[in-house]
This record gives sequence, structure tokens and C-alpha cells, in this order.
Amino acid sequence: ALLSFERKYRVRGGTLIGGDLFDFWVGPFYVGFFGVTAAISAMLGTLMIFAAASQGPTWNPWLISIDPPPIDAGLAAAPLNAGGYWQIITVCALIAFVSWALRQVEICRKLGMGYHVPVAFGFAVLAYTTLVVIRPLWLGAWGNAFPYGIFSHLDWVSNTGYSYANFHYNPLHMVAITFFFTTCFALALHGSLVLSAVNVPRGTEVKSPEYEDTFFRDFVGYSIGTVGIHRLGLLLALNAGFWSAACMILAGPLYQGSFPEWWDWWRSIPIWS
Ligand code: BCL
Ligand code: UQ1
Repeated sequence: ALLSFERKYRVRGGTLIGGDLFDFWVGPFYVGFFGVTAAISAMLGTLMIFAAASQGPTWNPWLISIDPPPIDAGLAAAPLNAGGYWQIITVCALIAFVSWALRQVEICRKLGMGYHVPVAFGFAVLAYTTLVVIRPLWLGAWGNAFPYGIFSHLDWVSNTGYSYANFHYNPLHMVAITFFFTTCFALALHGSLVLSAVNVPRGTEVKSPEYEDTFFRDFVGYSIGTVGIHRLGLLLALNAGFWSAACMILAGPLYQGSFPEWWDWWRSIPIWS
């Protein structure tokens, strides 16, 4: 069903490409040029996953793995069954993700809103692109990318991690993890604070933001404010994705060898060495 407010916001224009041609809705979904390219590339990519799986030894969903070309194939285009499917699927995924982001941009433009959502999604796309394009290119072989499979990608993470001895010592991995954990902390504070302000005894009025500010001023002497907590949350979350990508550029392209040993400079500071 079309909600009462939806009709009001179904306005023409704001498209980046295609003018009025794809400027329509299918049920609740805005289509647009990038809705078409997203749908086609997502369907094609999914089809290629099934095609590749049909060539493999199993239909067990946990065990299916579509592997990138072997390392010694370098950056060449590979035969279908030796990484070629993986390459086609990766191209489809990239087109789908970028289309998805640009469709968000068109919706933002229609509604006269900021571009925060596509910018945020852009960080996730950047992390994916780092793993399957930027890092493999930098290392000189598509074989450095991760395989598309449930268990197999877990194996890749473990093997890749241990090839640097102990990945917990990767300093940028530390930064990324700290941002992930702090993001959860901030959302737990925010979610619980808002619910506590709204969950008042039956018959009484819900508490205003001033109560929320007062809670934190009483508690820790500072309130970041109702808009501020959302800015902080976005900043923390985007940093989590960004430093994840950065930690994988450090691991391989910029630094090979053992991450525990990377810290030797710190151990040998004259104060304590
Ligand atoms: Mg580690 C990476 C945490 C232990 C090796 N590790 C990461 C990071 C994150 C993390 C910082 C993954 C998040 C990310 O990249 O998001 N690691 C972490 C933690 C511990 C840990 C908390 C822990 O021990 C408590 N890691 C270890 C151990 C090593 C290790 C010590 C193994 C032995 N770690 C590695 C390696 C890697 C990580 C190797 C990485 O490669 C990874 C990383 O940094 O990657 C950049 C970014 C988000 C994405 C990439 C997702 C992108 C999504 C795309 C754009 C959209 C998908 C759409 C989807 C297909 C559609 C679905 C449709 C459905 C219908 C809904
Ligand atoms: C906060 O200060 C605030 O403003 C009133 C919120 O908005 C509702 C919050 O959700 C949170 C969690 C805080 C407290 C945050 C800090 C960094 C002191």
C-alpha cells in the first residue's frame, strides 16, 4: 500500500542520468537509471555464482567456494573455471554497489536531503574494493583477493592473518577494532538513553532532550547533545570501515613480515630499552 505521506514525496527530477526515462516507482521502490543497472548487475552476478558453483564439487552452501585466479596467474584475465568466474562476479558486484550508491544519491536529490547515506555506504564499498581490487593490484596478482564462499573466506582471513604472524599486532587493525567497539558503545549509550526518556509511567509525559542532557551532565559532566551523538556515531562508524581498509593496505603492500616484530621500534625507545 502507498502510505499517505509517500505520495507527497514522489516528486519528479533529481536524476543524474536518464532524465525522466527511469524516473518512476515499482511498488515502494524508486527505480531510476541506477536501479536498473543495480538490478541487472546483481542478477547477473548471482547467476554467475550459480554457474560457477555448478562447476564445483558441491552444492553444500557452506562449502561452495568461488576462488580468484591462482597467484602465479598474476593480473591476467583468467579462464572461467580458473578464476574467470570470480573476476566476472567481482565486476558485477562493483557495478551493483556503485549503482546502489548512485541510486541513494538520486533519492537524496529528489528529497532535497544531504548525501550522508551514500557517503557512509561509500566507505563500505571502499573496504570491499580495497580487498578485491586495490590490494591485489598493488601485490600484483588477483590471487591475493578473498574467495567467495562462506567457510573459504573465513579460511582466507585466518591464513592471511597468520602470514603476518599475529594480526592483532597490526597497528591499524587495532585502530579499526577500537572504532568498531566504540561504535557499539556509542549506540548502546544512545539507544538506552532515548528509550529511557520515552519509557515513562503510563499517563505521564515523555521526557524532553533536556532530561537526556541532564542525565549525562549529572553522570559524566558532559553531554554531546542530541544532534552531536548522531554526528559522533557516524564518525565512529565511518572510521571503523576506513581503518579496516587501511590496515589491509598496510598488511602486504606497505609491510611484509611479522607484525609483532613491527613493534621493535617501540621496544627499543631509549627510555626503557
Ligand atoms: Mg581481523 C579484517 C576485526 C581478529 C585477520 N578484522 C577485519 C575487519 C575488522 C576486524 C576490523 C573486518 C571489518 C571490515 O573490514 O569491514 N579481527 C577483528 C576483531 C578480531 C579480529 C574484532 C578479534 O580477534 C576480536 N583478524 C583477527 C585475527 C586475524 C585477523 C587475529 C586472523 C587470524 N582481520 C584479518 C584479516 C582481515 C581482517 C586478514 C581483513 O581483510 C578485514 C579487513 O580489514 O578488511 C578491510 C568492512 C566491510 C566490508 C568489507 C563489507 C563490504 C560490504 C559490501 C560493500 C556490500 C555487501 C552487500 C551484500 C553482498 C549484499 C547482501 C544482500 C542480502 C540479501 C542482504
Ligand atoms: C548525549 O549527550 C546525548 O545528548 C543528549 C544523546 O542524545 C540523545 C545520547 O544519546 C548520548 C549517548 C549522549 C552522551 C554521549 C557522550 C559522548 C557524553
